[in-house]
Amino acid sequence: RLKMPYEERISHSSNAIAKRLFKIMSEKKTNLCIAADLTDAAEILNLAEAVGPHVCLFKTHIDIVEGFSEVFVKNLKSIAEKHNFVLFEDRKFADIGKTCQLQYSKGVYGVSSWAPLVTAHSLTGSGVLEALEQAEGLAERGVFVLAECSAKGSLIDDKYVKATVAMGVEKKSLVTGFVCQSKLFVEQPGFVQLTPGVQLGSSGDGLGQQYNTPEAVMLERGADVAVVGRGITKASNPAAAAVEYKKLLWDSYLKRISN
Ligand code: UP6
Repeated sequence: RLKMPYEERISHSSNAIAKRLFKIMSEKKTNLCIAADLTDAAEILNLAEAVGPHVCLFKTHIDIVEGFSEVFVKNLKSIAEKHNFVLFEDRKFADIGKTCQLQYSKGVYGVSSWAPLVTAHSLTGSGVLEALEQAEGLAERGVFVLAECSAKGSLIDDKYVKATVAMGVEKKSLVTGFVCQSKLFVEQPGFVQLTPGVQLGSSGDGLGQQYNTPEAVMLERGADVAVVGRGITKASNPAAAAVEYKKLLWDSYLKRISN
């Protein structure tokens, strides 16, 4: 996986969103995912317009948004279409399958009708994946399963990590890839490694988050897509910061596949 260009990995994947993502990454030459952790709906739309040309994924935590509405979703979807990125709700589902299915498709946010990508924990077993697959919503959907956490002191151990990857690999029609911090599935080019905890000039946020540089996550830790939140959202010029991260991440990817 690590030496293979993104476009070549399309044919190795069984998940529609992984295929779409590899295609977008190759076409737009970006492996940057923005973590749009702003609480104001209008600011999120402004951010999407500003960084849209530079990202492959736009990651939200929809339950922190003030001013959520149908119109907000409609606008976000049209910006995603215009700039060709995928909407990604980082819900981290962690209940029994049936409850996750309801949280995914019902309630105020109706996530399954607008976000082709979501995250899930493996903690409660593979019923969660089954439930998300069977829920009503978009025909093409994908799930990133969380195998490792960037936070200091995470209780996840080696056994949990291995069992998580095995669970995800079993469900390859639905699973886009894994959220993790190290090279866990190098023999599986069809899956995407999504790695958060990326920021230049900071090692942590004082609340457990731990940061690595773009080069380190791409060249040492095996990331395919890097998640950057505050490194971009708190910059004085988020669009310029997105360009900087995009360039560093893409150059690291080119270096990785070339030597
Ligand atoms: N995230 C992590 N670590 C994980 C999984 N997810 O930080 O192991 C998510 C957070 C946040 C983003 O929920 O949305 O990635 C990181 O944001 P930051 O760059 O501002 O720290």
